[in-house]
Amino acid sequence: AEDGYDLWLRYLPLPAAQAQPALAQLGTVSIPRQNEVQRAARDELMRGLSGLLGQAPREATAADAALLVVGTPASSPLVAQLRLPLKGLGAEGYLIRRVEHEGHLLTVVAAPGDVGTLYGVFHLLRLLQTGQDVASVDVREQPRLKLRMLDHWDNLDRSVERGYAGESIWDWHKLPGWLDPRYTDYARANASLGLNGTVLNNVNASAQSLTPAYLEKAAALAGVMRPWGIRVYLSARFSAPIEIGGLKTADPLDPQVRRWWADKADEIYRLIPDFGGFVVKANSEGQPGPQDYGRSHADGANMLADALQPHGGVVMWRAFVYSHEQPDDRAKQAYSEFVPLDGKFRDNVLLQVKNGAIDFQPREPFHPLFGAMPKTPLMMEFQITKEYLGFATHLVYLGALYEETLQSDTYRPTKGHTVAQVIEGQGHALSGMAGVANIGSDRNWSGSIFDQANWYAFGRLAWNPQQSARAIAEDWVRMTFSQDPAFVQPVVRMMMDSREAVVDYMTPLGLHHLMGRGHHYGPAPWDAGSERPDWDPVYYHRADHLGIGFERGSAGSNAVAQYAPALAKQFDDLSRVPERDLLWFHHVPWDHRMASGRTLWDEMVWHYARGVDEVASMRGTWAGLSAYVDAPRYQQVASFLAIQQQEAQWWRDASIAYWQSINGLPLPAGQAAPP
Ligand code: GCW
Repeated sequence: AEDGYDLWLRYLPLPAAQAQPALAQLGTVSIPRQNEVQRAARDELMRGLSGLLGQAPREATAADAALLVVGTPASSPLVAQLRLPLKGLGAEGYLIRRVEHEGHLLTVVAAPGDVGTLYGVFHLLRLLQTGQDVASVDVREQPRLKLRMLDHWDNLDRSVERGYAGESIWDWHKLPGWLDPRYTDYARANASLGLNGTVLNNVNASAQSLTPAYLEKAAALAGVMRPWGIRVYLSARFSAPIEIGGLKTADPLDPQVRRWWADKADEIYRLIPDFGGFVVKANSEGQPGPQDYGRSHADGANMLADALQPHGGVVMWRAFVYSHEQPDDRAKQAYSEFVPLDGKFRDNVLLQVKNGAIDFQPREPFHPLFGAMPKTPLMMEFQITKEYLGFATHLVYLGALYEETLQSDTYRPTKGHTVAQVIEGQGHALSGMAGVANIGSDRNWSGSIFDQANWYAFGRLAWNPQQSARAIAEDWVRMTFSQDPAFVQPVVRMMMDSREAVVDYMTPLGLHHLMGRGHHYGPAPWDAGSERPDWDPVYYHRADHLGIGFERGSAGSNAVAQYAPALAKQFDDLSRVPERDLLWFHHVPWDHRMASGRTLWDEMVWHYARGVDEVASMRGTWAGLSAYVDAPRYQQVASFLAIQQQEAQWWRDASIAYWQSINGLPLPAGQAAPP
């Protein structure tokens, strides 16, 4: 437990004052175990209650002796008898409440389907873990999104693209014969958040993952995931018909190619009857795709959709496309390519769109595609792994980033329509959210303890994108560390402030993509001259002796015009564009006057300094909390914060020195020169 392996599912004994009434209320349970989903729920409930209450609950032999009753109308005669309002909860929803039955009070976790009871069990355990009073519990929940996915950028050799937590947890070599128990713990953790899908392999996909040998391995993993309500998906390489099918082409309109994919789908479903479908990265960063044959993204997606459709599978087609042969503005390309295709995709296709138009930066305005394709279900793609945010050593709580995007107003079709509402479906049958996983085979799963919070927050928001990042952080802190308010409050505050800190010390005021080329770690705003100009930081900041920033207003690339008219106007207007996005949208003179009264240059320096100060204060906060945390976890966090502080200074000093080499401006009065 002290190595972080148990994540937020520690189930340590509750304080007696909480455990005793809980034991009196929940100490005898009735829960079915006729099938594997029911057994998963039952085992988790027993494990959780045993830990939290300090003793194993009794299992009622006759259901009417039970205090806690879990089940569906089909699995539990008592639940059926109670006539609960389960209508409308769907296959994954549940309710938890106290009901009177034959003169005594029962606690009931009931759902229309078995997976709902599993989620209900995790919810009940969470209430206990976070110190809530369950005496008058009354919960009614169902997910607001259908597909709640982790995308693993895991390669078949167990390397993980943009992974900072060790090698892949999928031990392909030993599959299908050996099922590492860790797979079950992975599934439990995901199910505890309501995640219901996992894409096993990298979107930069190897066609090998679709060969019979690898499909058998995937089928074995699907068998581990199934009891936990999780379906397995694969990234499909568009040129697989050539590479493993012996065809001369992968043209999506070629009948042989179409036949090949249909046969491949049949083969997959014979092995994995509940296979979820494909994720596809096509015609992006050198990956093959339909455009290689003069066909559109819709032609490509629809061909795969047709192959999966008879089996109920879906295609998640990624909108992350850009090419350096387009001289214009990389931020505009996805919108330009996809908006004309709105309405042209099959019903079982979702378009998977990154939160911003460039690439998982510390801050980006929301992607203009959200709201711009009303006839197509758009899924959110967030990155959980911190490719551009300091890998696993910088403490950055991404709940704040996710919430900021989800709560952004798209003004489409009208003011007040947020990104969260767009992805909730707009009346489409499908909806979803995908997170690029930060999981590896490190004992603590995510490379650091606080990176577990990002997995956690992503999962909770995928269930309900309207939730508050702060409330989620608080649950995580209580479940992961301690319920003591003297610990919870400062740590939640530190997490909530950590995101603005990283923006401040890396890329304040709308700057972006200034990280070292290739690895994306550390400052390199000076990088230039690579084979792809759109991978060079200088392409993004465009600093010269007069000013800095990428002009995306009407005087420049006019990317602002991809937003709803009201928003486009606001972003285009130097006096109304939010300052936090200033240099994203505009090239601005160094002496531009900011709201604070400072010049842009002085304001930039102020932000760099504030970012470093914030990390220093996070370090100070943590230093005062050692009494609440076991030594191994305390120490690792403390050491990582020290690294982060050093590197925040590195970012500040390197950035300021570089900007000075261009603008020749002195540091504002009172600001110490970098060493
Ligand atoms: O963020 C960038 C990464 C690539 C990644 C790509 C993508 C999987 O640097 O490593 O490739 O995005 O999202 O496809």
